[in-house]
Amino acid sequence: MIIVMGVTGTGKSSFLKLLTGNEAIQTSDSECCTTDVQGYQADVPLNDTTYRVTFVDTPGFDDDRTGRDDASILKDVSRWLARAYQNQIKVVGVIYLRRITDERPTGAMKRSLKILHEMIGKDNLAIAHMVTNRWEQVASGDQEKADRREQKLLSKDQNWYRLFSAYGAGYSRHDGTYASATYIIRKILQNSPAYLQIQMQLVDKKMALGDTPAGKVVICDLEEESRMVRNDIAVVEEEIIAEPEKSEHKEEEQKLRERLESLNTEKVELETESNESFMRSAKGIGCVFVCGIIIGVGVAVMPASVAMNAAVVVVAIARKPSIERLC
Ligand SMILES: Nc1nc2c(ncn2[C@@H]2O[C@H](COP(=O)(O)OP(=O)(O)OP(=O)(O)O)[C@@H](O)[C@H]2O)c(=O)[nH]1
Ligand SMILES: [Mg+2]
Repeated sequence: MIIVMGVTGTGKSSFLKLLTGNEAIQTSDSECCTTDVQGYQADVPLNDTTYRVTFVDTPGFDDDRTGRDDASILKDVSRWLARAYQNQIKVVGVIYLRRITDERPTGAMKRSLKILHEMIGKDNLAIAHMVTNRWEQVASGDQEKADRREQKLLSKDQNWYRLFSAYGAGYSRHDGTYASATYIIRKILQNSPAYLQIQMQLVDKKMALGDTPAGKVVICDLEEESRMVRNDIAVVEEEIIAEPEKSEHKEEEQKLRERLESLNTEKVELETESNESFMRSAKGIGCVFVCGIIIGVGVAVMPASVAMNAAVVVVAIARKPSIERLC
């Protein structure tokens, strides 16, 4: 299994559409496009063997809050990963997609790297792989600038190095072609498939998502933002006292209070989300979802010795679980 993550609009779904040839995959530059975690399969030839890889597309992290919030992305990806773990599907790669045309890292990029680092866990960070895309959009006069940006991205004082490269993670350029995409996947398929830290924490240790290190990163950000919103509310309250006739202060206060409430809801959801709670709530409606994964596993083990899923996470499967037991 290969999991693809990154901020919204970087081209995760486009990358998978190119790889899998699946025209049903939705892409868009006008709004946050992917709303649910989705798995797609593709056959990838490597050393005279064709590997069936499951690629996992994920909703993008977002600064503008027009799409999914970090907490709900983490929740959905975690559910998917917990399911994969229960089906003994390993992850062979986690792709972090980054546009080379983005001049500097945004808050969402920094947050997503920290979350990814904690999801994977220190022992397996070598399966992470940053891919920069949009090289074909770099004008010839800007090539040197883009090269410098790439060097900076990979340099030792940057988050990518500190959190991933220092532990053996890979890096590739993607030029937008099918050949480039499959070359990257073939590189990733050389990794040793592994389970992610968060999978074991949720399933074996039965931790609540909010207690996992990845969940704590998100909770920490939520608390920080809540503090800032409370400060803003205090300022607006003073403005209301000073200018009670101005309705815009009250409207602003209302918006801030709604934001505070939604931050609190996100936090509570993370604190109460666990694999067990999800399994309980999914009983009765989870059959289609779980069976979808089982079909993938079944196909993956069929070809010969190895089966894989590609996307941002690549996984090899050891055993075909029984549908009856899981449903
Ligand atoms: N030039 C160029 N455009 C790209 C590339 N990849 C994606 N795009 C465009 O970027 C826009 C966003 O692509 P998506 O694949 O939907 O991005 P995403 O990361 O899946 O976005 P979310 O689902 O919102 O997280 C689309 O208009 C794509 O056509 C690329 O490699 N080169
Ligand atoms: Mg998408």
